[in-house]
Amino acid sequence: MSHQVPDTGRHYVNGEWTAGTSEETFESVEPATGEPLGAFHRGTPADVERAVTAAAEAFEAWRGLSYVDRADVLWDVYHELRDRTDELGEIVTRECGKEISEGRADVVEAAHMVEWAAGNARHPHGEVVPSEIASKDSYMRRRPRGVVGCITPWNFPVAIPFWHMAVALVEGNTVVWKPAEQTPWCGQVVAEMMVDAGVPPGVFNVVQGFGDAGNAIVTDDRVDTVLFTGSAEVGHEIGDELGGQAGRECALEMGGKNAVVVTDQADLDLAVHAAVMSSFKTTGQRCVSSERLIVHTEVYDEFKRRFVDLAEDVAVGDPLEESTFMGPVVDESQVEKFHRYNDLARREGAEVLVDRATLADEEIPDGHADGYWVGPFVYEVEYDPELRCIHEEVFGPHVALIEYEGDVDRALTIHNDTKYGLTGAIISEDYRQINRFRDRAEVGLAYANLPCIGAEVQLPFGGVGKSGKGAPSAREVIEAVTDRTAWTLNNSKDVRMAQGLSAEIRTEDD
Ligand code: UN1
Repeated sequence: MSHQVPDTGRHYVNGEWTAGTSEETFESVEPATGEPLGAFHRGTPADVERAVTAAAEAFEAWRGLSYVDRADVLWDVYHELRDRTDELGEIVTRECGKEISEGRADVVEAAHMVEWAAGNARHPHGEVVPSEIASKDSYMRRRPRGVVGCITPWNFPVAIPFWHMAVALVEGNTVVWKPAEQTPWCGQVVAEMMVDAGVPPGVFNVVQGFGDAGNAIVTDDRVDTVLFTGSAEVGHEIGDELGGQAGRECALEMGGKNAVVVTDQADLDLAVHAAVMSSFKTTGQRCVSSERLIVHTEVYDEFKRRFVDLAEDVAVGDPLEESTFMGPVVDESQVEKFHRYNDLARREGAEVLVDRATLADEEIPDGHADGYWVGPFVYEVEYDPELRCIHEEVFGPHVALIEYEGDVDRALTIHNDTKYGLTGAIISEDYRQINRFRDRAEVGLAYANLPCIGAEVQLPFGGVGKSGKGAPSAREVIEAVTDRTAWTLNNSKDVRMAQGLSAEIRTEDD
C-alpha cells in the first residue's frame, strides 16, 4: 500500500492496525497542488492511552533482549530505507513539498540514523573509571528509561522520526509516536517498515493526529521521556509541563533565527553560495535555515548585488522536477505567516530588495495554481535590537541583510542578539575570525565556510536558549532515552572506602 496513496490510513497500536476510537478522519494535502493525497483516521487521547498501555506492557520483554537482537529489527528497516529511497523520497516530496533531491536526502538521513543506532549496538558502551581503592571496579552502564513518546514535525517527515525512534528502540525503550498532521502518509510508510521488520507488538506504536493526541502523550505520566521536534511555542509548553515532574524527562528541539556572518575576509563566491543554500533550501523551512545575513561593510555592496541576483533567479517550481531549487511551503498557514512577516519588515523600515513573495502566474507550474507558492523575499535593514523582523522566526524564504562595521565581535553581537541559538555560520579566510566565532557564537551547531544547514547524524544536533533543551536528535538522543548507572563492584572481602573515610565500625565497647 505504501507507494500508493493510502486508503484511510490507520494507527498501529499493540501490534495491530486500528481505526481507533473516533470516526473522524483528516486529509493529507499535497502542497504543490493543494489536492488531497489521502485520508487518515484522527487519533484521540483514548487512542494514545491504549498505545501507552501497550508500550508500557511491552517494555519488560523488549529491554530483556540484547542490544544486538534489538538492533536486528532496525537493520531490516535500514535495508528497506536504502532499497526504497527513490520511491520514499517521492512520497516525502509530494507530501511536504520540498524538492526531490531533498525528499531523497530525508530518506537517506533516516537510513544514516538507523545505521548509527543499529551499528552502535555492537560498539563498546560506557567507560571504565579508576578508583582510589585497588579492589574497586567502576564502570558506567545505561538503562532504558521505559516508554518514549515521540512528537515529530512535517519538514523532515522520515529523518526526524528516526532521530527519535532508532536510538530509543535499540537502547531498549518502547515507543509511542505521533507524526505531524501535515505528513501522515510518511508516518504510515514508516510504520509499515517497522511492522515489516517484525517489531514485537507494543514496542512501536503510532497514533496519527493533531495536538490533542500529542498532548495526551505529554500528560500521560507513564511516558518516561518525551522527545519533541517542532515549534518553540509547543516545545516550551512541553518543557513547562514536564519540567517539575520528578522522573519524567523531555528533550526538545525547536527553531532558530539563524544567521550567516560574512566578514571583510570572506571569499565571496563561498559566501553567496552558502547564503543561498542556508536561506532558500527547503524554501526556508528547516529549523536550521538562515533568515539573517550579517555582512561586513567592506564587502556588503558586492555581496548584496550577487545575492540579490541569485534570489531573483532561483528556480521555484514543481518539487518533483530535478530542475527545481525551491518547492512550495507546506500549507496555507505558512503562506500567511510568511506574508505577515514580510509586511512587518516593511512596517519596521526594511528596504525591500527582492519581492517574489507572491509569484507571478507564469512562475507557477501548470496545473498547480492551488499550491502553496511563495518565492524569496529579501530586504536590508539597519540593525536594531528592537526590530521584530530580525528576531522572530518566520520559517520561510524571508531574509534580512544586515550591514556591520568593525571587527568580528561586532558581528557576533548582532549574531547573538536572539533568544534562539540553534545554528550559525561564518564565512572568512582568516582563522582568528573563524575561531572567535567558534568560541563565542551562542549556538549548538556552528559552521565555517559552509551553509548553516546540512548536519550529519553522527554529530550532536541541538540548540541553546529558546532553540532547545537536551537533544532529541541524532546521536545525542541517547542521553534523553537512558539513565546512567555509575556501577562499582568490590573485588575484596574487606570494605574499604575512598576519601580516607573510616570503614571501621566502632561500638560502645571499643
Ligand atoms: C531541521 O532543520 O528541521 O542539519 C532539521 C540539517 C538536517 C536536519 C535539519 N540534517 O540541515
